[in-house]
Formats: sequence, C-alpha cells, structure tokens
Amino acid sequence: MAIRCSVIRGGTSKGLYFHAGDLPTDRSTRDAVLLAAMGSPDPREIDGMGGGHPLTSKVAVIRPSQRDDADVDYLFLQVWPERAEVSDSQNCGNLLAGVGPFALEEGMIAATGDTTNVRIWMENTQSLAVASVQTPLGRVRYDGATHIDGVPGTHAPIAIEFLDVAGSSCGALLPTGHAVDVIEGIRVTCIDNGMPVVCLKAEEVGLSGYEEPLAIENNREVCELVERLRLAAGPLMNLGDVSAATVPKVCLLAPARHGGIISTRTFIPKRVHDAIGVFGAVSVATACLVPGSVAFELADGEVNDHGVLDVEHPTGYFSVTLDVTVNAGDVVVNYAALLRTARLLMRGDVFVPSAVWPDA
Ligand code: NQM
Repeated sequence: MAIRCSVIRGGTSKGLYFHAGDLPTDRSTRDAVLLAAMGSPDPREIDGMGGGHPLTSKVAVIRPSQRDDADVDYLFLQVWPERAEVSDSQNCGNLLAGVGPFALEEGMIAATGDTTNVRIWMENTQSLAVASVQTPLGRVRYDGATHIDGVPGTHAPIAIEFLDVAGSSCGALLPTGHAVDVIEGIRVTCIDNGMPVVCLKAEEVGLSGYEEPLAIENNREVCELVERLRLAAGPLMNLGDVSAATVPKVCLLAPARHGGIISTRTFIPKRVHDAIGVFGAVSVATACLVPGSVAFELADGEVNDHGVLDVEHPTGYFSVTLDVTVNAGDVVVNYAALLRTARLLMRGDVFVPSAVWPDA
C-alpha cells in the first residue's frame, strides 16, 4: 500500500511528514502503519525508512487548522526504533522546523511574500508557534547562509517563536513547585518550558559532563541511575508513570567551556543526544535563569543584550532567545525564540504491507 509522504530534515532531526487525512483515524491502526513505514521494531530499522536512532525515527502529522489563531495543526509522533511503540508524549521542535515548508509545499497554505509566517498549533503540548519561512517568488527557499550546529553546511533560516510553552506538558514551569528537589540524594531541577527536563550536575553521577555521548551510553551504571531518577521525577512533574514515555529528558550539566552559558549532555531519554533537542534547549536555558536552580548555580556569564543564551552541547551550541521576568522567586516566561533550518529531501509514497491497514 502506498501512502503519500515527504521526508524532511527539520533542524538536527529527520522524519516522515504526512497529511493527517492520509493516515488511519484509528490510533492502533495508525501506529501499526507508522511502525511498518519506519521498519520498527528493529535496531537498524532496515525494512523501513527509519534510521535506527530516535532522531531519525520521527513522524510529523499535519492538517489545516480549524483554529482561528493557527494555520496548521502539527502532531509529533516518536517511533521507537527497537520497540514496537509510537509515542505522542512529547513535542519536537526540530521536526517543527519542517512543518511550515511542508504546509507550503503541499498547498495547505499560500505564501504571503518574501517571508511567510506560519502559525502552527502544536497538538502534543496544546501550544502555538510561529515559524517564518523564506518564500521568494512564492516558493519555499531552502538554501541560505545560516548554519546550525549538528548539521553540515548552511541553509535558509527559519525563525521560530513560542508564546506559551511554559508548563505545557507539566502544568507549570517548575512542576514540583521548587527550584531544587532531591531524588536518591541528588539535587535536581525539574523544569518544563516546552519540554519536561530533569537537570542535574554531571559531577553528581561521577561524570565531568564533557564525555562523548557514546561513552555515556556505554556507562551502564550511569544510565541505570539516570533512568531511576527519570522514573522518580515523572510523578513529581505531574507526568505519572513515565516508564513508557519519552519524557522527561534528563540533562547532565557542567560549566560552559566555549563561551556559552552552560554545557549539556541530554538523555532523550535512553540514548544520549548528539546535540540537544529544541525544547530541551529552551527548558535548560530557562533553568539557567531560575534563581536557586542547579543550572543557575553553574550558569556562566550574563545573558547578552538581546537575551540570547548559548547552550553548549556535544556538537556545538544551541542559541535560545529568552525573555523572562523573575519576581521574588516567581519566574514568568514572556517569550522564547530560536533559529532552525530545514530541507525537503524527498517527496513521494512510502510503502507498507496492506495487511497493517486492512480497512483502507
Ligand atoms: O526538544 C530530541 C530532537 C529532539 C526533540 C528529543 C526536540 C525538542 O532533537 O524539541 O527537538 O529530545 O527527543 O529532535
């Protein structure tokens, strides 16, 4: 069975982009179709389009929005490579970068000039983003001079703004009500500015925080401890039992070494990210501004005049623009913004065995 889809690199991730109307409405059939499309479960996803890593086993489902304040709705689905599971428990700011280009390429919305602002309702977190896509002569432009760390070369910039993502998964920016909690004797900061993240100092788990992602993944003791912290943090962050969820992420922090505000190694949640997720970076950057948080204790230097915080990660920096008001320990996020790039890689049909969607 052929199903129309596009393959787009969004930020530092890559995924299959579908029209919502082209997928089964029944959730379990939809998941079976997506697992077959990706080739999951299989660590290499050899019989499908997935790349054998969570960052290349992602799906975006897009439809014209019924909302007055949005042009399109975007549902993010994480397909686990090695487990037959599809999760909607998190948002993805990297695939988000490809949503505007997809909506324009597919004629869901029309270009409005040299730049088209696409208002995107993010279904996973019930919040809004506005992405500015370059559309000279009415066509999406992909080439340009913007480099993002983790992607070779340069491409056209896609500026993305968020207005209301604080607490979008957990109900509050600091879902436990504290800047610091102690789990298994380790001081952690639980935060949600678009992504639920448990921040802790790398030294607390016996690491420097500058190790390569693979070296951390191969450290079984650390991985087991991190998973225990994550499972314990889930209910404290109003997420309930998170054993099958992809959130919260756990971020090991260390002092910045390359002029940024902080250095990070992020579990997403089993593999260690080669960079850092978009909302992961927004949440960690915000933690750096929360007085008393473990990130605040390590954060280096002032936020510059433009409110830009450079979050260091294994392959460079992630720059986040933040406007935060701190009032006697109460932190309000007014605004968050960042730059991504995206590129349409392929457009066509993905083929799945017809047995996975018998009623089609
Ligand atoms: O945090 C990885 C990624 C992501 C998600 C992850 C993301 C985000 O790099 O918004 O982009 O943390 O699962 O694509």
